[in-house]
Amino acid sequence: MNKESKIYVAGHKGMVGSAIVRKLEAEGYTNLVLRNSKELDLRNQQAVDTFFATEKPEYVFLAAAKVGGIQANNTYRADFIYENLMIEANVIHAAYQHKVQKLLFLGSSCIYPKLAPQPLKEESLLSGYLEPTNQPYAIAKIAGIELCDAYRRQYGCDFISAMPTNLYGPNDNYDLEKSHVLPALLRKFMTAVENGDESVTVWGRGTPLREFLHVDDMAAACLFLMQKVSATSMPANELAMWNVGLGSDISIADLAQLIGTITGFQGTIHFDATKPDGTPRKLMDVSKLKALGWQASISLEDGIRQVYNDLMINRPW
Ligand code: GFB
Repeated sequence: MNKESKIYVAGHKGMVGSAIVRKLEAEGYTNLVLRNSKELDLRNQQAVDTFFATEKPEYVFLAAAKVGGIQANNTYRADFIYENLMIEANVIHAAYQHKVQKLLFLGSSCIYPKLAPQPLKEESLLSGYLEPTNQPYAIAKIAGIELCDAYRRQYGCDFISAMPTNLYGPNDNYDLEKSHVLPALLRKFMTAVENGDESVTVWGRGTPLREFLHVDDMAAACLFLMQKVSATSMPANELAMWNVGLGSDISIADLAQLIGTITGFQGTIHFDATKPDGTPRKLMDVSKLKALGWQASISLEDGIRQVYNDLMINRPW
């Protein structure tokens, strides 16, 4: 990939896609092709094919997806599987048909079995039952990994996958029902401080462990993989897939404490055990990526402070 290469970032309005665009622009890539969902509905095969035939991108970052937190995944189960399957199938097939040189597909740590050994290694894929709250989304993301692998093995396409842990950062979703835990807690604690509320309610028991990666680190890892690895030079039986994470996790209760401290909250934290906990732990084993020479650089506390400072200036809710 050189600075003039034509690069399509699918999902550039989302948290991950926008971070990839920021990173590409900062690195001097000048030929980006971008379409928002109104301009190009990635669920529409004909529209996707026409777009690829017209624009002929050389490189594709497939960051477009329907995403959400535990409750959104559990509630909109049909939308999560249908929309993600359609987006992946259409984009990956069009990338093959229109001879894209390289494609990077973004998955999720929820593709691993609920009770897989921790930290989660790439080889745990398809070794057990999934976490029920996000099974439809996880199956769609597993299908995306398999699409990349199948087009690589049948047609020699250089299609690779990256599996991010839970992400946060600029352009996150702060809807209290649909968002992930970190943005939800930032909003809840900031609102409580402003209103002088004495308590904040955190879903579940607070015991689940999660790993959180700043999306700028994720974008850096995506560029690194795009430049560094080639699926076509790997043995056919080796999956061209890399976990991307911070390498350490934190309980939801401790995350709430940390966000409480950062926001200056002095009241009490209540846990609502009627809400689902989800998978007990989801820590990525990042040694495969580390062996190539990449590791995360933004600590959780620094990352949250950065997001908090941005929210003090501009609040999306
Ligand atoms: O981030 P989250 O929604 O998703 O929830 P998952 C993580 C944990 O935080 C769960 C708890 O144990 C939640 O019960 N939690 C506490 C809260 N308070 C809140 C709150 O106010 N909002 C939310 N959302 N959670 C998602 C998957 O799983 O992670 C997706 O459903 C995807 O498929 C994504 O993989 C990265 O980590 O449980």
